[in-house]
Amino acid sequence: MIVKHLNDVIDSKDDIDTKTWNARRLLLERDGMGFSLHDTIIKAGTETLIWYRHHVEAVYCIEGEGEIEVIGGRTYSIQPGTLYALDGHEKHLLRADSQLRMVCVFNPPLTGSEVHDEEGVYPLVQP
Ligand code: 9YT
Repeated sequence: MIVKHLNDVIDSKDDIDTKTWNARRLLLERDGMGFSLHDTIIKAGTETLIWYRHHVEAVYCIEGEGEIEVIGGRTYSIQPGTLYALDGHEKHLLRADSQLRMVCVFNPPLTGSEVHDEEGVYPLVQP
């Protein structure tokens, strides 16, 4: 059984801070669950291009306001209680009007080191 607190992850190597987001990665590939689970902050006033070509991701907003624009598709507003699931590897722009706090689940699980490349893609890291 695995028991952790967010405080165990903050400022550890599993706390990944970028210009537009800060992912606190609570469960990763090495935890053997078959998915990874992150408590992620999207910084206020930012826009991030994201394209999970190799992963599916579910995102559940628990704080803040923003929107997701699917490239070539619709724009959806995000507020606490909004869930979006990228089951079609949709390329998208994520915008935070205020700071967003999101619970993110990835399959396959992230290994921990991934950050987006210039196309918004995370590499598929083989364990
Ligand atoms: C919502 C989203 O995809 N944000 C980017 C960071 C990612 N969720 C992560 O690595 O935790």
